[in-house]
Amino acid sequence: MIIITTHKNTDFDALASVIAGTMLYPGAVGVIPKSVNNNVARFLSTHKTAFNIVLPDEIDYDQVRRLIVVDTDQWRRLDRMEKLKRRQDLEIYIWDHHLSGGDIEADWLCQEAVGATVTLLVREMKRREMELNPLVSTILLIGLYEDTGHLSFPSTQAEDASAAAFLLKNGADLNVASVFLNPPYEEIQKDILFTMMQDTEKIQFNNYIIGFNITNLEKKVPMLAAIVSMYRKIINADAVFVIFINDEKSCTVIGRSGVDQIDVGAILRNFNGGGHPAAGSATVKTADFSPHMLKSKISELIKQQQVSGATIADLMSFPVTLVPADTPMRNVRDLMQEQKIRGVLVGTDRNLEGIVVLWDFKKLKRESQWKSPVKAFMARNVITIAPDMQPAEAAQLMVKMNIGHLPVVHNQKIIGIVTRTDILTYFYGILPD
Ligand SMILES: [Mn+2]
Repeated sequence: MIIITTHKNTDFDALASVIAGTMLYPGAVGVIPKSVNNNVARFLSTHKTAFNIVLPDEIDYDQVRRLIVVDTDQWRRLDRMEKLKRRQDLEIYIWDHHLSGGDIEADWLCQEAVGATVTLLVREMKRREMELNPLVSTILLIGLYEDTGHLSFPSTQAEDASAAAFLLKNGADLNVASVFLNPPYEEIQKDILFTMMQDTEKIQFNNYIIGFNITNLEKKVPMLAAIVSMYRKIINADAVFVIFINDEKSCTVIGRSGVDQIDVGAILRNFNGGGHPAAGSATVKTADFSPHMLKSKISELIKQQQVSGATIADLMSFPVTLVPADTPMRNVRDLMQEQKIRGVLVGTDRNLEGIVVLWDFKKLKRESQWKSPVKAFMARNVITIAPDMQPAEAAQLMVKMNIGHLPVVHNQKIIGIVTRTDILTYFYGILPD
């Protein structure tokens, strides 16, 4: 017997991947953990019989020859699979889009950083030129949309979009999908969102606003993750971490990020949790971290993550072209053409007097002015930056001051220069022509 299972607190990507697995491995039985997310429970209550899926206690484990794990690679996240852990004769396959380096040792695996696990299974369906019915297409699309935020999370890959195209072609129903992806907010969710909004702490790291909130959960609230996503949008933060106090013993942190530079999953893996760059969660014992300690530890980790990212020193150009203040404009122009640059610094590397850029040549009205010294046309009071500045900060400074050149100064000496091209190259990998 082949069984296909996935992580506890099963979300739609996990469920969809199990169902996709039952299509790819004929005869295989899907085993859905007892604890599933609320919207998944809602879906299963009406659709369960349409698929070949059962609960863990309905399985005769002695019969299992192959275990296929989807959307996780960690034993502790599976439900009642301990009996299989020590079996020598068991074959294990993994399909997963988390690169978390879990402890399940697979005989075969397909593990790639795409937006949803189901994308990887759809790839195989496309390869086999399979045709899906509208119901299967719809549940697969729900999984794909949930994990990629309707293809909008930064973790989304082109292949996720083409998997979505395949599912739509096979009749996935967007009306049905939206019912399960956007469940109505009930009083209990509105209450908790309102409580969270009243006590938000926003902290700025470099250019990012991170929202923190600690909330007491007096009762079980379904759809907390969706509430946190909405909360992030309402408070207009780049990322949020909400610490829900479950009881005296534990709290659950849910994180959401809208920027590539803050990897929520990586941060929460420090607390035995996990997820993606855009979304993650962890359940933490109060004995290890009080909610407030947890908050400061997360802030610390965000700072570390930011420091380990690229700085201006990594993307600046050097050496820098400098000319003396009495250089004739004609020579400056020739130099810029020769070096294919749009700006030249005036002075020495320890005494910056000004900058002249391509645009300044428009100020020259008469031919004789080409003999004039550059100091007559240069801009003074040049804005400089430090080498440890973040690229995003430099980009904002350029926009705010409407300048395209930022000399980089370290110990009162110019060591490089950053231009708009450097910034574009860094953010988009666009190479200058
Ligand atoms: Mn997933």
